Amino acid sequence: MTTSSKRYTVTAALPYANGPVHIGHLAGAYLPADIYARYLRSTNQEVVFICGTDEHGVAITIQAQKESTTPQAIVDHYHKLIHQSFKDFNISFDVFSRTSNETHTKTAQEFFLKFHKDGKFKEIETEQLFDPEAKQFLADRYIVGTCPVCAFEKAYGDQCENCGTSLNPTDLINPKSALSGAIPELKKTKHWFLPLEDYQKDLEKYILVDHPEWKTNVLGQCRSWLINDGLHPRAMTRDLDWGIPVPLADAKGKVLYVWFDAPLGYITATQEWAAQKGEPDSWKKFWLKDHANEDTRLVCFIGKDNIVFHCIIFPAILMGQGEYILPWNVPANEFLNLEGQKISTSRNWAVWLHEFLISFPGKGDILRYALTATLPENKDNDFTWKDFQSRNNNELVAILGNLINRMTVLTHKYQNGLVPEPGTLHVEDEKLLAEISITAKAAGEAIEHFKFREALSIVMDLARTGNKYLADQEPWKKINTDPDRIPAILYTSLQLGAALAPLLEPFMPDTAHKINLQLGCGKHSWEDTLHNPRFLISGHPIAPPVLLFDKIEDDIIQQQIDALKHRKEEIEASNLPTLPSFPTKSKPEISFEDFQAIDIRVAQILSAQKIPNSDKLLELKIDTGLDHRTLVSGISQYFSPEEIIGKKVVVLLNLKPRKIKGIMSQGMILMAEGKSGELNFVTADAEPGSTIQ
Ligand code: B3M
Ligand code: ZN
Repeated sequence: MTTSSKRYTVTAALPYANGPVHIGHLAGAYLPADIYARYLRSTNQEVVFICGTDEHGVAITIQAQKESTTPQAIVDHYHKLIHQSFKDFNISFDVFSRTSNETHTKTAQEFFLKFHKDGKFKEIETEQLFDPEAKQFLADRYIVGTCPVCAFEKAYGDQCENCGTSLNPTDLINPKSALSGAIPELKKTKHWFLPLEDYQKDLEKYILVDHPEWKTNVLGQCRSWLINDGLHPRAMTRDLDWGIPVPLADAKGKVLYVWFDAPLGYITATQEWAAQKGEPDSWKKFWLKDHANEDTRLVCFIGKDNIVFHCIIFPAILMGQGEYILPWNVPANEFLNLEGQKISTSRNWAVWLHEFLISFPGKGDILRYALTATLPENKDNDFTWKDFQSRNNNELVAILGNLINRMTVLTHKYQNGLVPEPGTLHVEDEKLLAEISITAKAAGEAIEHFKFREALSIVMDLARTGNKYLADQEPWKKINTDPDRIPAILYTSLQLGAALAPLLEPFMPDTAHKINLQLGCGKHSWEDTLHNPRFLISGHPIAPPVLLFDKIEDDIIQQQIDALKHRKEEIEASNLPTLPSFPTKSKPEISFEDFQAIDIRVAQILSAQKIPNSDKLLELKIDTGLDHRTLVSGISQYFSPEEIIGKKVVVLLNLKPRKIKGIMSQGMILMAEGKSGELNFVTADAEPGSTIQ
């Protein structure tokens, strides 16, 4: 239990401004960080809660290429969208900044120059892959080729998105530049490396000796880096035309490595927050050793893919700079899956926050609740729509909503809607009231140990206890048998209801507010619940009963499940030529034998119909000259069924059949795809069955 006041900087990983945020992001870092920050504020700690968008690196330039626009347009667009989503879900950042801000450029360049001046970088010349046509060095992501593990043809130089294998660009078969299609060449380039091995001893002490209390998943990754692999120099600059320029005369065209600048974004965002408050120096007490004290704590909430950057590289940068405190804890979560599958932005397998609120307006708290109850705190966890429905119906409606509703209805029925004068409380009443502080203490300890699921479950148990109390006391019977007990029973219940508001506030801020409105009690803090929590005064009126939560019906949930299923089928149906595409170059050569293996023929379309629940697909029956067969074709956006019946087309006949939307597709119609993606039939004025050779 926290009693003495400490000073906390709570940070949540800066999301790349290259796409909207989804439930995996929320569950990974932002929701736990928000619960923690709200709890700390509610226990009178000094808190600054920091976030913003990460606007540099190839994550941004790749997205710009994919959307055929500029990196600047991408970051402007997604910064706004992400910020709005966080506001909509009540993530209570004190500041939400951007790493493209001037303050940030200045601070990051100052850090770099200090390292440079102090001789803490190693300048190393290496050979990197270069695109001779685009005249650019290529980041790993910009090299595309065939995966050596699964033969997927659009694997990236750092990873195959099909099988998940981590790769080096040199592992790829037939590597090509995603910019021009050219075959990359090795070319010399100079970079500024941070010799991480110089920090190995200090990092070992900092993590393994000073912080054995960190989460097991975090320590596990750190140990593996420190002990199994050992640390090696890592380049802090990149050849890229998007990012913070390296502030040296001999570094033209080079920018700071995104993982050098991004974590410093936490510092610059704090500086901006201080400046906005009109106290420009007040950031210092949160960050600088000379201004902080032993009770100043930096807590960095992240997802598991960011562990090494926050536990090894960022602390090494801070150690090298020398004036800053180090993270006190780095509570990283594992990943949240969706309906049993890894969430994927590029495959659109996600529940996007802005879309959720369109389907479920005003229900942000329900998602906060369901996600908190399934946070991937120690291992990957799964979000399912059925679980979401059951959390709402069986927990929020049946336990919490029911409790508040019952006490309100009964008070209006038996006490004219006024908080009663309790008279003498019985032992069971005192016992229930005592549960409030016991709950606050236990749930608070769980939050302080980053066990948010447990904390929420402890608070919900208090609501369960409240329901049991009412069921045991049966005021609806006692009104006839023992009417003198009614005031004490309702008084006790109402105090419990009022105390639930501050205890739920870190998890469900809107709901806490609604309870306060319903019971007419002012806002109280978590700290208040630890000491004699009787927030309602006898004689005080409470509002007429309204329901806190509504049941979510099966058909609403089924719509979400169907929408996902539909998306999955679309993913499977399209060949998914993911970004980036090759605009100009021809494919590698093949032998005549390879060509002869292909059976291409003229066929005639006999019938065509739309496939239900699909925007793209048509089911076609064709006459191949050999047989009549069915195939599924993704041309529905370009052609109506009526206009293509009777058309003679060219079909690849011996493509392995595959099931699409439950239909076995036996072959593929060949289409000519124009520059802007428009489709044209390849036609041939010949009998069905004529071969093309
Ligand atoms: N932008 C990675 C990510 O969004 C990165 C985090 C930066 S935190 C300083 O997952
Ligand atoms: Zn692969």
